[in-house]
Amino acid sequence: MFLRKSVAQILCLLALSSPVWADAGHTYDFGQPASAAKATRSIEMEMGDMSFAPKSLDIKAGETVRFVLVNKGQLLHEFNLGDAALHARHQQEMLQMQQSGMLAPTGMKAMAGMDHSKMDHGMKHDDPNSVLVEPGKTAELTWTFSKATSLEFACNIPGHYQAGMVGKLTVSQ
Ligand SMILES: [Cu+2]
Repeated sequence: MFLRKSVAQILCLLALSSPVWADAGHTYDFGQPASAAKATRSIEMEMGDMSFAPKSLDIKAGETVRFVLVNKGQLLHEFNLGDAALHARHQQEMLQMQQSGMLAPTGMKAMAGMDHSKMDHGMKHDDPNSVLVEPGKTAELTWTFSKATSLEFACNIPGHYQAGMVGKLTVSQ
């Protein structure tokens, strides 16, 4: 049992160091994406330039929550579910996307001119626990929370988390 878990953790770490693999089926220990039709609860989250409202969320283990994300700011924002370590890793990926010119202040750039060597390194934004919302737009994300844990909802666009775009999400039994 212990051995199996260790192997799983090592595989997980390997997957995280290789975004291509991560996109191809990385699992999350706090739950999984679900269809909006399965939702047992709906929460509207307002995104401003460097703020979330409400600032924290309390959810029960087993709930399937449909998040309706309304971006009232002037900038592109992200809604991402995970623990602090996951957000720290995702911030590094977003920084790479920004440095490659793919991530602009108000949206993602088309990838037409991008060479494949870069794309093969996982330069895309399609994690199931995350959604990008352009200014003035509304997006949705539905997630089943499988167990009691302490998470954060956050925007990992470079600088935003540090400027206050993060809130506590407590999943209780
Ligand atoms: Cu943001």
